[in-house]
Amino acid sequence: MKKTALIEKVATALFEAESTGTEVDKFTAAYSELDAELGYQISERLIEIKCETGQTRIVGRKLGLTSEAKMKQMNVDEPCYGTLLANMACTENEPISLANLIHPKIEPEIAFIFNRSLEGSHITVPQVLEAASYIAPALEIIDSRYRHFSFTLPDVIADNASSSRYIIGDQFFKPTEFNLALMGMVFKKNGKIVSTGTGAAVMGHPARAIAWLANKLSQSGKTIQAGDVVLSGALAGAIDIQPNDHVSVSFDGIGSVSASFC
Ligand code: 0L1
Ligand code: MG
Repeated sequence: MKKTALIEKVATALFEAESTGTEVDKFTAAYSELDAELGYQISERLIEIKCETGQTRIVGRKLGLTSEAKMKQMNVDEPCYGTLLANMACTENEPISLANLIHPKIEPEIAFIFNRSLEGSHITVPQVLEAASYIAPALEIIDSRYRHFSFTLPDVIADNASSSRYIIGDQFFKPTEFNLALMGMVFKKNGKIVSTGTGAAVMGHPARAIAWLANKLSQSGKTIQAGDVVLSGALAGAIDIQPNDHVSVSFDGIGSVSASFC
C-alpha cells in the first residue's frame, strides 16, 4: 500500500476506534512497513483529524515509555511521545466519565508548563528547567485503542501514545526549586497505597525526558511552545480504573492531585 494511503487508513481507523470505544488489532501485524517514523506521521494525521472538527486544539505533549521497565518490556531504548489536546483535560472537582473509554488505566506524573519555547536539537536538562515556568502533580489516563493493550512501538506511537485524559493539580511550583530526581511520590487507589517512587524513575530525571522530547520534535521541525503542558512520564506502573474508584498522587513538596470516576 502507498505510504499516504496507509497513513490515512490507520489514522482513520484509530479515530473511529476511539470515537466508538471499540478495540482494534495492532496494524504492524498486517503492515510490516509500519515503523516508528511512519507511526509518528500517522499520529500527526490522527491529531489533524481530531482538530479538523474545530472542537479541540493542541495544548501540549506527553512522554511515554520513560521507565527502564517499560523500555525493556517493549524492547526499545528510547521513549515515545504523543500530543495533548484541550478536550483531554479534566479537573479534580468533577467525576470523570469512563463511559466512552475502552480499558482505561491511570498513572502518576509530573506536569511541566512552559512560558517560553524550547528550540534546538541539543536541548539540555538545565535548559528545560529554565524554560519551564511551573511544575505540578498530574495523573494521566491512558487508554490504548489496541485489543488487550497489545502493540509494538510503531503501533503505540500511531495511537498517540495511548493518550486519553489528564488531570493537573491546581498548585504550581518553580521546577528549579526542587531536585526532581529525588522527589518522592505516593500513588493511592481507594485509600490504599499501590506504589511509591521518585522522579528518577523517569529516565533518571523528569526534565531529561523533556529534553529528549524537545530534541526529538526538532527532527520534524516542531518545538515545545510557550504555553504548552508536557506530561513528563509515569513514575510508577499504570493501574486499571473503574467507575467509583478514587485515585490520588502526592509528591514531596509540590502537593497532590486526585481524580474520581463515574
Ligand atoms: O504514557 C505512557 O507511558 C503510555 C505510553 C504508551 C504505552 C502504554 O500504553 O502502556
Ligand atoms: Mg503517561
